[in-house]
Amino acid sequence: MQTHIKSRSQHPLYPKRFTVPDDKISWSVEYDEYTPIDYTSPRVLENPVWAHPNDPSSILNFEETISYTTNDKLILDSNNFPINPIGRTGMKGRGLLGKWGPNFAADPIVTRWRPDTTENIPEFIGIKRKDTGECAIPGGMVDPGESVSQTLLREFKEEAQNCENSHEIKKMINDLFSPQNEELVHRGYVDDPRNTDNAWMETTAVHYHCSDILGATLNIGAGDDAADVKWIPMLSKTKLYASHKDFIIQSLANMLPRDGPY
Ligand code: RP5
Repeated sequence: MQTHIKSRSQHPLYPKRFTVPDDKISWSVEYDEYTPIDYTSPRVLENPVWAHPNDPSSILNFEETISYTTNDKLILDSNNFPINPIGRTGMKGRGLLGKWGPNFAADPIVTRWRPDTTENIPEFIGIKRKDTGECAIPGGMVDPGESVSQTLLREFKEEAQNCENSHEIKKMINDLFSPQNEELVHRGYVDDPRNTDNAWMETTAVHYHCSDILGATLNIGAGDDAADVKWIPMLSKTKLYASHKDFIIQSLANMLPRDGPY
């Protein structure tokens, strides 16, 4: 998986990042001129409930946080700021992210075989993000005290279920999100355009494949956080947010016959 492409790219709401060439991403490569832009959005600095305090040393047991990326505790610099495990991004501070270090999210990948054709066309439910305008999996942040499984279903309902569905369909959705239908696609770093040297996204991406009946009858509707929601062909050239294309390709691999010549 390619990483740190989008983490070094321009986010529409960020000041311009310091340029990090491909061969200077790794912290183990010397880069004496490196002077990343320091940026934390005013909204995060106001200390909303979903954000850490501005001084990471004041966070209780912060050094015990386990990153999915390294499966280990965070590496802190001499000022107690966590260091991005993949490398330089051209920006320090937290940008738009509330947490120092990993910001944990969950991404539900809901797929079907397109129902109105005899061709095998795999599709997934994608939203249009309001911030970058890109298509994305309808994921979101794990709330305090919430399990990842709860986040997966909550985010799917919030972002893609702003519509009418019968009681039977609602039950089928709840059943779809049960543990026996989960296929873990990715647990780790996300190459997200909001990442900085001290704050980054990590996610649990899980694939759920709809039965033919659910895939043909499920209504979808965009919630407040999304500009649009639709079934998107998994093989389309549509650009996807962050690392989401990698997650879709991995999910597609899950849908191929297990005993086929693949
Ligand atoms: C991405 O940001 C994750 O993969 C997830 O889809 C998303 C969570 O952030 P919000 O959509 O809540 O902004 O890195």
